[in-house]
Amino acid sequence: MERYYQPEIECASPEKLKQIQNEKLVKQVRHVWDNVPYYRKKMEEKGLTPDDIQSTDDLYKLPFLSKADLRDAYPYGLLGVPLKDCVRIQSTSGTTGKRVVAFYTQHDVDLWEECCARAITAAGGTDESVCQVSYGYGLFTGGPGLNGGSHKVGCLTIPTSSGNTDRQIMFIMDLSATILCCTPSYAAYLGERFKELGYGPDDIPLKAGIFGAEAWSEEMRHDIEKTLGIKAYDIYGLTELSGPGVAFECSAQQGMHINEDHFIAEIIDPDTLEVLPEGSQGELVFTSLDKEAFPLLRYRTRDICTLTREKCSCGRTHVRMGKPKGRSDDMLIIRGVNVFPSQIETVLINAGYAANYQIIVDRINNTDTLDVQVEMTPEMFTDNLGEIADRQKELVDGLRSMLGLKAKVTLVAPKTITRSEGKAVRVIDKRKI
Ligand code: DLL
Repeated sequence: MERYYQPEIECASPEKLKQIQNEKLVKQVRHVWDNVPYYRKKMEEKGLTPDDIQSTDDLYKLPFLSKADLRDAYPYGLLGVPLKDCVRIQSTSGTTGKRVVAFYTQHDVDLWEECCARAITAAGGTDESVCQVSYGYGLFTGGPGLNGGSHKVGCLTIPTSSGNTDRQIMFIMDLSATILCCTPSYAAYLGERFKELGYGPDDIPLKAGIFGAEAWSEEMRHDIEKTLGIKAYDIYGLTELSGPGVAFECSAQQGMHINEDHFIAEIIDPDTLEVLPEGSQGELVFTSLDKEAFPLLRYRTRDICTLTREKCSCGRTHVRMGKPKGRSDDMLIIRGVNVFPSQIETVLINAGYAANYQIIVDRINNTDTLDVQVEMTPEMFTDNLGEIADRQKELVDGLRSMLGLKAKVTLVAPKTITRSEGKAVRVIDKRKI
């Protein structure tokens, strides 16, 4: 039976949701106009005042915010309340230099934790669950967000944070943890270690995993589910908007429900900035609806995905986002071809490899090179050079048909590619352009 944390909101009728969004949007725009001079100036430049925004139908009029704005306004320029009302910051390293620092009032923390509680409940969590939170704690939002959500649901929470893999396994086994929260790459690594220690899926007490913070393929999901004997749920979020729980998967595993009572989602064409119709692939843009300390209107995430309003079998009515294919700034352009690391991962996992690989891109004699290093699994490990060459060729062919590009594939021995306890670093781009 499907469980909900806040059924009246999660399953609200589309009309009710629209009404909630309209009311909150008008207030949020007024809040930003009154308290965030940085954004007010952007609105003034477009000749807008809060009166121009009467409902979500007017959203398109508002200017976008990007990571560059966050950098310009760093650290306090987008703050919507006096500092004395803020109780927390969280931060990410950011891909290009300056950190993103997001601020929270107590109200913001509560709403964020409620979103995480919805995700945990959708994954089957109750006050009887034992929930191990193996996302990093500290400035990263993964640990604190899921920790707060787990408390709200009433689970017994094990705040292991990331790392110290054998200790993670000890707690899972000794305390009979039923829910595991961590990045998918760390879940895969835990699975590998369980196997080495002689535990099969039936020995492991876990029932569900809540994995996110990085792109992962369906193939990787199946692998993790098989090894740990669980159902693996995706969870999405970003520091700028709160953290994990902006969207989460339900039992249908057909996309993540965006918490639309707190965030409005749009898909835009990243080049023309035009809003695209439902079902189109493009860049995800979010407008927060009730954030106090760090309200963001039309924030460009750089994440590429699609949205669907098709009815979901779980009963929730909130719009669903597909798995992000990767960030538009993760996308590699190799010899003019757009390549997402997730496409490479799909080829590798379909051919029986685990997600232990590294992508090395370089430019030699003015030509881009793509080198994929993949670990053999212990079962396929061999020193028979003929067999290795055949396996490499099979992957080169698979990559060519997926990407339309010739890659070099190097098979390496098991355990030679560094494991990640948080977000995996898959790509090394050595090109100096
Ligand atoms: O990664 C928040 C989070 C923590 C989400 C734990 C889920 C679980 P940031 O470090 O600010 O926040 O990174 C945000 O990570 O824009 C996406 O590119 C990527 N991302 C997050 N979740 C997913 C996911 C956290 N489920 C950035 N699938 C986002 C794919 C994801 N990418």
